[in-house]
Amino acid sequence: MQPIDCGRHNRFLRALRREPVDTTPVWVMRQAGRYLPEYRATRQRAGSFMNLCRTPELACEVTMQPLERFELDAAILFSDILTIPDAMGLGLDFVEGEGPRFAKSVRTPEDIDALGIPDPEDDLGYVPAAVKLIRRELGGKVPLIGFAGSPWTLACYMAEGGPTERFSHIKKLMWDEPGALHRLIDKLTEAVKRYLEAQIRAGAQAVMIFDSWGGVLAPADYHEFSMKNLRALAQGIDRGPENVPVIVFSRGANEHLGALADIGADALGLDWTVSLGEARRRTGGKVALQGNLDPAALYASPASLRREVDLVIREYGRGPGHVFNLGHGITPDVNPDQMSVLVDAVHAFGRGATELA
Ligand code: 1CP
Repeated sequence: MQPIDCGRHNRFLRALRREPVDTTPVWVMRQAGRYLPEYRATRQRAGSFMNLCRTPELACEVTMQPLERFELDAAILFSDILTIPDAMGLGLDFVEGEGPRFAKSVRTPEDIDALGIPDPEDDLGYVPAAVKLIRRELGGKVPLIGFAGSPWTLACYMAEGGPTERFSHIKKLMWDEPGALHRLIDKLTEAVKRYLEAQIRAGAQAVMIFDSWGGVLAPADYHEFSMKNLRALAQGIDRGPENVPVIVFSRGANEHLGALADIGADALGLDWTVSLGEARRRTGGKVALQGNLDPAALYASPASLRREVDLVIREYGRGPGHVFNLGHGITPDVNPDQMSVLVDAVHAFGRGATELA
C-alpha cells in the first residue's frame, strides 16, 4: 500500500475532504488576536484595528504570529467580516474596549437601495493583497483560510450599527419590510461571493463563512433569511481549479444541522452546545465537522484542558472528517501557554482516531 502523503502541510485540507489523515488537524478561531502580546504590540504600531487590516504587511505579520508559537495546521487571513459593509460606505471604526461601530446604519428601503456592491479587487484590494503576501510567507507550510461574514450576519451589523443583544432594528426590518431586507441580503450575497472569489484567486485554500447570528432567528425566518443565502453561496462560489472547500459556521443553529448538511458546504463549524457524535448523526456523513471545544476550557488547568480535548475527539469517534477547533473565538485573557497544551493534546489524542473506520 502507498503511504498517504499527509502531515502538517495538508492534513487540514484532507480532513475537510473527509480523507484519512495521520492525526486530527487543529486551528483556533481568533488564533491571531489579543491574547498574544505580540499581536497587541503590532496593533499598537498600526494605530488602529482598521489600519492593521488595511496594511497587507501588518495583516501578514499578525497572521503568522500564532504559527510561530504553536503547531497549528492552518493559517487564517487576518481581517474582519465587517470590511464589506465598510467598503459599502458605512464607515467602520473599532472603539477600544467597545468593538465595531459604523458611522451610518441601514434601516430603511431607501438606505438599502442606495447601496452598491463593492469591487473586491478595487474597494477591498488590501484583502487579496494580504492573501498573496501570506501565501508567499507561509511557503506551503500550512494552508491559508480566507473568510467572510454571512449575508444575514452582515445585515445584522449594518442595521444595528454595531454589536447588539436585541436585534431590534434588523428584526423590525424583517417584519415590516421583508422585501427590502431580501434586497439587502441578496446584494450582500453577491458582495460576499465576489469577495470570496477574489480571495480564492489570490490564493486562499479554503474559505469559511461566519453566520455568527444565524441562531437568533426563529426556524422559518432562519430558512428564509439565513440558510437560503448560505446555500446560494456554497453552491454559487467559483471555487477555482483547486476546488477550494467551503466551511459554513452557523452559530446557534444546531437545530438545523440536518438541513445545513445539504446546502453544498464541505464542512460545518459547530459551537459546543451539541456533541460531535450527535452532530455526526444529524449530518449523516455528508460533511466534515469543525469544532467544538468550549473556549472557556482554556481557563481550566492543563490536565482538565487535556481531558476536555480528549472528550471532544472521542465524541467525534473513529473515521475521517474532523477538524478540531473551539466552538467560538479564543478570549483575550487566555494564557497563550494553554494553546500549546491544546494543540499538542489534539495531535496526541487524534493519532489513529482519524483513519477510515
Ligand atoms: O481590538 C482588536 O484587536 C479587536 C479584536 C478583533 C480581532 C482580533 C476583532 C474585532 N476582529 C478580529 C479579527 C477577526 N475577526 C478574524 C481574524 C482571524 C482569526 O480568527 O485569527 C476573524 C475570522 C473575525 C471574524 C469576525 N468578526 C466575526 C465572526 C466570528 C465570530 O466571532 O462570531 C464577527 C462577528 C466579527 C465582528 C467583530 N470584530 C471584532 C469584534 C470584537 C467583533 C464582534 C462584535 C460583537 O460583539 O458583535
